[in-house]
Amino acid sequence: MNAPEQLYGWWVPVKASTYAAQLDTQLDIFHWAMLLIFVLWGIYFVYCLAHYRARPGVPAVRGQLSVAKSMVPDGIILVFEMFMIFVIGLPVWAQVMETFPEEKKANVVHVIAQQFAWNFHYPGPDGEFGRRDIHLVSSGNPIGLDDSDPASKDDIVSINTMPAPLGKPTLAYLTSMDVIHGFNVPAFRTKQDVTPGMRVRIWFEPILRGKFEIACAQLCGLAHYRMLGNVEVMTQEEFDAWIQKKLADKAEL
Ligand SMILES: [Cu+2]
Repeated sequence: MNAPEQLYGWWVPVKASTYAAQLDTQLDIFHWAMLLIFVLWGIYFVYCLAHYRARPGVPAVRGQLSVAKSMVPDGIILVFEMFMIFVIGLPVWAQVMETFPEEKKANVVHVIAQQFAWNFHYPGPDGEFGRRDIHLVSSGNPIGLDDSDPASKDDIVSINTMPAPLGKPTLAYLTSMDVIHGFNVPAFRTKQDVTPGMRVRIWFEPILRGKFEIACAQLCGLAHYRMLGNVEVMTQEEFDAWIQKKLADKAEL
């Protein structure tokens, strides 16, 4: 499992999901473009200061550019920004936010956020999520799983640890029990507000094995700082073994 310094070096965190690199590319383009614009404007600014300065016998003059000519840099920036939005940005946005893996081919998890923990509800081998009822919530049953529902018999609840198989998409449905939280996995470039009363769907496909931090990205109360979890990316075999172990633990209770 990776240490924090391997995830966060001097640059952005390691790219641990399929779409991380595409999202980073946009940031890279923007930052290099901003640097270029900064340098070009700087040079032009110094040129104008020198060229139009007041000299003995010569008053300082204003540039005599026509409005049309002075709009050229703005025009170029506008075209560049339109290109970034429509050619580079929208296709990635559509892929990350609008195109979801099929449930049958994904690891489906219900994520239930609360002050101050992440609860993960897995359907178990039957692939069916058991019923949850807010009235059944207790310290021993943080998500209010209804044991009388046959579908909940093989369900698994994990707190602050979210195992996910490598090379397979994880489809997560996010809900909150109290206030707005933010499901943020920096290494995956996955970030989504978790809003009470809403059920929001997200997905990611890990490409690296290891432990990746989930940090709540919305200031959600006094202990917000310790609302930390981990996505533990493991092979499918390890994931299946984890499920079996949790089921065995459950049977012992
Ligand atoms: Cu939170």
